[in-house]
Amino acid sequence: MIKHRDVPREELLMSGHLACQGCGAPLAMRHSLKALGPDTVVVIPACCWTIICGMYPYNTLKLPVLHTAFETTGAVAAGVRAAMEMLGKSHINVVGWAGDGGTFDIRLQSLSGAAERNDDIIYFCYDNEAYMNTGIQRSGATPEGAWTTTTPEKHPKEGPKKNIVQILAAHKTPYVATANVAFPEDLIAKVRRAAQTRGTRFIHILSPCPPGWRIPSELSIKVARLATETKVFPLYEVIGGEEHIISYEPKGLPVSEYLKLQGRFRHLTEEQVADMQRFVDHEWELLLQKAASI
Ligand SMILES: Cc1ncc(C[n+]2csc(CCOP(=O)(O)OP(=O)(O)O)c2C)c(N)n1
Ligand SMILES: [Mg+2]
Repeated sequence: MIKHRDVPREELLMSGHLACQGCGAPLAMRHSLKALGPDTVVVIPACCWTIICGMYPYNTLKLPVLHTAFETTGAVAAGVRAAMEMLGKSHINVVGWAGDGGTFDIRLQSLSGAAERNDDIIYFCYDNEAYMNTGIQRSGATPEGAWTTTTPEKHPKEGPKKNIVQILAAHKTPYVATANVAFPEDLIAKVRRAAQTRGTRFIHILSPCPPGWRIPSELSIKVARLATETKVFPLYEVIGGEEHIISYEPKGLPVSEYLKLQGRFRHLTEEQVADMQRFVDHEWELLLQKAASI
């Protein structure tokens, strides 16, 4: 965690971007770029950020951006890195910046390939827990029980959210971390640490989506903060696929505090909420064991 006064002032995300009110995705980018600085190239596949960035010739980032096909972020970022090496520009940060649907599902192969080759890239997944850009379809990152347009209230999402962090850790990725737009100092500290590491780095950022989560835009950060304070989305790092470090001690509020603010969980019964609490407690215990085993 860094101090608020140490947050860099330079803005690499300009005003006039095209995100919805209360969207977490521009905040995730803004804070991450404060840590990375201007010597950065960003690869963006099809996702909300394609729109947020602006239509060519406009670009809300003060950086070179390469828009690419949905499945290819890992491979394209690896190619950009190879080009930078050939040009003698190895100091440039090569960033893949992608949503959860692509990352967890359709693009997992190119990400896994990059991680297995240990390509020298930083892959960010801003996770709004569904395919939001195309109209709120469930993804492998959608939590169990959530409403989406493809998992209506009568048939909510079945099965738990895919554990992408552990999938990346299983590749022995040098640096993997979770972060949350409601904890910017923690996020910036992690991106700095990632920038100082070589090889594949993966940062998974929880990023609320007011229309998709059925929340008022002004509650966006509050809801994101509750995700961590209820242990639904713990903040931690995994070094070299093994060393687990919990970077923030959550208050341990009841999961219901997080769920009750969101229309996407409105249909859940008390029993289902209790099941969710048990699941969250179990996952937290597993994480504590991993963090203690070092
Ligand atoms: C191969 C392919 N399949 C589907 C699409 C349509 N598509 C564009 S954006 C998108 C949603 C992406 O969801 P996610 O990665 O979670 O990012 P978000 O929109 O939520 O920011 C989809 C399905 C596409 N462009 N290419
Ligand atoms: Mg998404």
